[in-house]
Amino acid sequence: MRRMMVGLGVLLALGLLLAACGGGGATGEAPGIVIEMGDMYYKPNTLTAKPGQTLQITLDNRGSLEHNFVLYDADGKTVLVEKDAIQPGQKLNLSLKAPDKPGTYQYVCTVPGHKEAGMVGTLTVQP
Ligand SMILES: [Cu+2]
Repeated sequence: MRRMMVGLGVLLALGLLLAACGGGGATGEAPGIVIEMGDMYYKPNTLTAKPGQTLQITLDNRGSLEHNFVLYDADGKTVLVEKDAIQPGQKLNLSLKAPDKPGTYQYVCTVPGHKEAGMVGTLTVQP
């Protein structure tokens, strides 16, 4: 019995060590960002990136309606990225390359009425 307890203790210590190492993560790897989409919001509704940086984004529709994700250029009209028709419960991965020019860019849901109801977010590009 005593021997077993010692063994368990060693296993526990090893487990803690592994957990501590794993927490550090690989250096230089861009972490994934999850954007939750609901009725009618994006969470988070602010993103930041360096010019030209690629963000790995998962769009996660937790709402009860279809949503989409459209990123506009600084002019507010030109579409840079468009992911259409993400159904409730659906997740979609997206590699988003940030614009090269520093500034603020808007992402919105273009389903009629959604933007007006609050489905708007801002991508800030800064060096
Ligand atoms: Cu929407």
